[in-house]
Amino acid sequence: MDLHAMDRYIKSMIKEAGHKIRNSFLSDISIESKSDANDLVTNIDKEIEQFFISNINRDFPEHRIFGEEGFGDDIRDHHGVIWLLDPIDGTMNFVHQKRNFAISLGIYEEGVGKLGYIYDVVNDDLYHGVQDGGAYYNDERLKNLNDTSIEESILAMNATWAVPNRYFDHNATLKLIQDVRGIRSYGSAALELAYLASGRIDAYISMRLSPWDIAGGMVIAREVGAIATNFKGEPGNLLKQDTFLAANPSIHSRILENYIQAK
Ligand code: 2AM
Ligand code: CA
Ligand code: CA
Ligand code: CA
Repeated sequence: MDLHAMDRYIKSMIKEAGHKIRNSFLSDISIESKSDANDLVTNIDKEIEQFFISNINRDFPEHRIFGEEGFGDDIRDHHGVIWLLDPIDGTMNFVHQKRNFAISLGIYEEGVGKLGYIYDVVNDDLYHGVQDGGAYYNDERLKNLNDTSIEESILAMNATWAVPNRYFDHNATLKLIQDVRGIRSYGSAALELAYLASGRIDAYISMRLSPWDIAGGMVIAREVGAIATNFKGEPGNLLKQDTFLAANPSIHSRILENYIQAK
């Protein structure tokens, strides 16, 4: 793969998709529920996924696509080149807030992350990473993450930690909240990974994410030294849903060991 040529192609496709999404604010959007009443999908999620797929199929017919809305391929292995796509990450924010959502895209070859993109559509902010080529916020190179401590960290997580669950002992959760400097909840896993990579937060934790939520962000975060694993400390296989912790390397293992029950 010529990563530079691919990068130019992908950036132009992502910007065009962003333009379509911003235009959609001018017309009526149809909203449906998926697995439960709060798990939303719109016609725009579907149209944007189909836009990417028709371009990729035309220009890279041998590549496969793993997309949230299911218009791509049935992916069960890592062979060849796979595009992991979430056309809108943060659909609830898209519907309710018209901001705080992103296009998330990762390109993997034989299971190795080559290119990653997170596009904050409303702010026109593009984060991207190239394997061994660094991570970027727009065209500014992101610095390697500096060491930090739990006490000086801002941690992003959604509010499901407050509901009894199998991963957090309630007292350990309260201790984590007390120990860190602050908690944030943005509602888009992709943006949360972009914020980790750009040093605005120090860790992001989620009990259940899908491959397309994190594929792009993992390439970007890896390039600045962040560590991403599931709650067992394993790298995760990007084929199915899993638990997820991405963090500054100086606090990743401390969060896993001191606050999370691996299951
Ligand atoms: P989505 O908006 O693309 O569905 C919300 O905290 C984050 O979790 C978003 O990145 C959201 O992605 C993701 N997520 C993963 N699985 C989800 C589910 N079943 N319901 C809602 N959000 C989910
Ligand atoms: Ca969704
Ligand atoms: Ca998502
Ligand atoms: Ca989505």
